[in-house]
Amino acid sequence: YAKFQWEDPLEVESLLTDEEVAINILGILRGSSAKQVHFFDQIALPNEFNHDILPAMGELGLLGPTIQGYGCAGVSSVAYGLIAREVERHVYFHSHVVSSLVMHPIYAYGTQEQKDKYLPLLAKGKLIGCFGLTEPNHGSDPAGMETTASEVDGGFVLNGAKTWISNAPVADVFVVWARCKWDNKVRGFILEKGAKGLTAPAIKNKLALRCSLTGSIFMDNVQVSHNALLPHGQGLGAPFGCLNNARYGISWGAMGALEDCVHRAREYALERHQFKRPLASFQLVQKKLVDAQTEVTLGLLASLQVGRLKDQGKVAPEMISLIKRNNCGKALEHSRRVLDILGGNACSDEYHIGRHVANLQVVNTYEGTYDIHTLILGKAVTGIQAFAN
Ligand code: TGC
Ligand code: FAD
Repeated sequence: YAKFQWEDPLEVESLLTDEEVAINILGILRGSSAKQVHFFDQIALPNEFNHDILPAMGELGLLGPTIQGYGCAGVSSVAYGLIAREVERHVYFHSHVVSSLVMHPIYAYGTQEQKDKYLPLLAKGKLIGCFGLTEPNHGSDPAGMETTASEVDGGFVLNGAKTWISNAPVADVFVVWARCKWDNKVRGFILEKGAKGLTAPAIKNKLALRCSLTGSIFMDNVQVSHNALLPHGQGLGAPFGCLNNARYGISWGAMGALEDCVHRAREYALERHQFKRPLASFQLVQKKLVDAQTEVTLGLLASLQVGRLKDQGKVAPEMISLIKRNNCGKALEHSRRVLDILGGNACSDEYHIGRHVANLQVVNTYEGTYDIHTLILGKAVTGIQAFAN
């Protein structure tokens, strides 16, 4: 028999290609790079934005990693997933916002001039980007968006508001989605910090994702040139195309966060004694750890399979809904259960699991809530949409 390895029970790592092993993504943040791990751990808690992290990620080639050229790593979707898993073991930081929601639309729907201007600087973390789809009155139903773009002499004028936008208060580049008045279609626009009429105040006192800034975007007659339009994507399929990439990455990231919870809870359970025995010797404690680690390995296998299909051009959006929904839901449920192992120390930020639980509540909500992904899959299974009358 093979020797069972509890950290990787179904040997997910043995399924990685030589290229994925060769670029040693797993080692970038773990083991050999202990200094980097420490850096990420340090910034995981403070309630303010750390401006060093995106440049540090850029230096490691972690931003826009699947993009070919423009200073990006040009690795596979599986490698992107592995990066998301590792980053989010340490800190729930919005590198996927930059990679999937800002760099991807510019790469997929932008002009050559837009790609040359923005991608190299975003890849190095020298520019910060955000993605504005959600509005105060339209979260799960972006089709109802009220933000408009009108054509004027020399360009466009945008009006409207977005809310709960990651990175908005510190963004240099805003990818904003608006309904175009001339044909009623949704299109993306690139706005730059400092544009007249553009403001992005922070949403204060967040209970989760505390090391990233989230804000609103207000557009009051923001005038931009024709160069601001992303010309090669139109209709809601364009922002959803970006969400497919981000949701895929999140499915890996949620598993990374749960893995971290299991490792920390296991260590704690081995060290802490009650009734003259380690907590880890109690059956109920073992069950919590085993249930969580089982979900980690199943979730990683599912994400790996979807990543392989994505790399072969054979992925369906519903597959991504399945892994986003399942991995985020399981990560939230099981991080919450292993948090119990800490007893009163669950309340202390020193032990990190509570931070993951708070973050995973949000992760289960953004990029389409757990229930919205249920309905996407419900429609696929039954052929009947249940979103609206
Ligand atoms: P529906 O009629 O189904 O579709 C409209 C058009 O979009 C196309 N489409 C997709 N295309 C590619 N990939 C997908 N996943 C797609 N889903 C839909 C569809 O084919 C159609 O195209 P066409 O050409 O026929 O017009 O749209 P609907 O209005 O009925 O909406 C369905 C629903 C509810 C599933 C959708 O609205 C939805 O997914 N809602 C969730 C909204 C959401 O995920 N928002 C995320 C905001 S961004 C964010 O949260 C970032 S978090 C940042 C961080 O990580 O920090
Ligand atoms: P609602 O749509 O009001 O939903 C509320 C509840 O009702 C949910 O449980 C939902 O599942 C349920 N519900 C809604 N419709 C139905 C239905 N038809 N059937 C059954 N149940 C339903 N957005 C961006 O565009 N860019 C970002 O960078 C971004 N970052 C975010 C960062 C954070 C920290 C947070 C919290 C959110 C962020 N979001 C971002 C917004 C996020 O995508 C939305 O919060 C999410 O899509 C849900 O929308 P909502 O909050 O308006 O909830």
